[in-house]
Amino acid sequence: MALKDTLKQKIEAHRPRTTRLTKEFGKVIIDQVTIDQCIGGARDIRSLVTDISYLDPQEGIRFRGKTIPETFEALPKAAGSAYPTVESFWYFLLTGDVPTQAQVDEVVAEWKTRQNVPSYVFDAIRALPRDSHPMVMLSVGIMAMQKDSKFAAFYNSGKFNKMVAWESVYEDASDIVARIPIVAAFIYNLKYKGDKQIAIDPKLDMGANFAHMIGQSDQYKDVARMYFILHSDHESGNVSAHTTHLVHSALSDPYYAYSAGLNGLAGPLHGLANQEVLGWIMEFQKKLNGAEPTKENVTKALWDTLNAGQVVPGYGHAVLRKTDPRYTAQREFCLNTPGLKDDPLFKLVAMIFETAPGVLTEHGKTKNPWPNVDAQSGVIQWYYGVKEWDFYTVLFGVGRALGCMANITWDRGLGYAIERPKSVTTDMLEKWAAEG
Ligand code: FCX
Repeated sequence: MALKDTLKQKIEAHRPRTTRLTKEFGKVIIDQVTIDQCIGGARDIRSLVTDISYLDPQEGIRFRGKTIPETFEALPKAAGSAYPTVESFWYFLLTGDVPTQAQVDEVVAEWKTRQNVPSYVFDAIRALPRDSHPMVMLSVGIMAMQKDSKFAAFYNSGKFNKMVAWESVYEDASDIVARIPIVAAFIYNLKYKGDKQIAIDPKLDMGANFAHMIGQSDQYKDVARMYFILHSDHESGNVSAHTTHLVHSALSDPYYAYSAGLNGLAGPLHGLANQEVLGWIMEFQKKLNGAEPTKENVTKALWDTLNAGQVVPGYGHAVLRKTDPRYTAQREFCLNTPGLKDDPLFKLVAMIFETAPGVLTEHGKTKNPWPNVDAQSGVIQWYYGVKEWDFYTVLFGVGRALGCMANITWDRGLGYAIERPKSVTTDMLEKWAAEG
């Protein structure tokens, strides 16, 4: 059965669960809210629902109930590769089912039909100053595609119907995930390769094609597949996923919603941290002035950063309380790749991994001194020659599209309401504080 038909069955089978929960158990209390949560970024308040992924503070992410190793193990692999295609992962995220090879092939073929990015999208990006940040270019590229939104067209058709609205979200979502690597490769070539563009290879799956379009080696195909899958989803409360969900809850179409999500991803406390990590490392190497990195000078550099009132990029997390398994998966990729494990940059990142948790614990502020996904990702890109580190968040954004788009397809399928939490005033908080 085609992906959309499978999804239709899943959504229709799921709806009674959501209806029953709201109708019969709507007033059951599942959390309480404290003053520090109001002031402190709504941390940990249980107020979002998703079945696409779940983040356990100790264990890390599970996609559709599977850990990262289980996900990689279960999904059909790309031809000649140990890694699954991004398309098979998309099928899995949307439906919760591990697809057969035939179902994967169908998605790969379907994405090919969606990858024709209109020339005005490239024109809009080209019109920006060349020194614009690539995340600006990506966000503009997504917005430029909005005029062809099938969801917006359906809404404006006069035939809008909540029960089937998800179908046009699915169409937009599929267009976005199929096209975003093409737009990202265009930005890469525009900004760093003198606008020498490389045409799509229609024989390749999404990850392999991205590698091809940025002029990369065969080995990079697996890097792209792994990278996009690892960065796809991290449950619903993170800035990019939550923003996408929030904006779409107003029935803004997926283009508006994901462009907004990307703007959130571009923050240094979120997705931009991967570029910050490389910047931090380069600055550190410059200060070493040719000397070997040691535990002592790494410790000093970490303290210099903390004493300057800055965060150590790539460390800490709002939910996780142990090493991020996305970090571990990338570290294992490095350890299993001849050449990469002996790369000086990998060794330095490994030394920071040995040192930073102790320093951050002694510093005593962060609740989680362990590395997150961003601490390791740049090293791999650098090794394969993608050295333009201001591009790294774009790679994150290509992957994150998978999770955000799967989530809003389900949001519409289950008819989630416009999001509208309640705010209170400081006077009210002080009054409640005085009352104990
Ligand atoms: N270095 C220094 N201080 C840190 C720190 C770090 N890596 N991580 C947290 N802290 C500090 C916070 O700044 C805060 O200080 P304050 O009390 O003076 O405001 C204190 O520790 C408590 O913060 P904590 O509750 O542990 O963390 P938050 O949930 O507030 O913030 C992030 C989580 C991820 C934003 C934070 O750990 C951070 O800034 N890390 C560095 C940036 C980073 O790597 N971001 C990427 C995260 C993620 F993987 C992603 O979204 O991509």
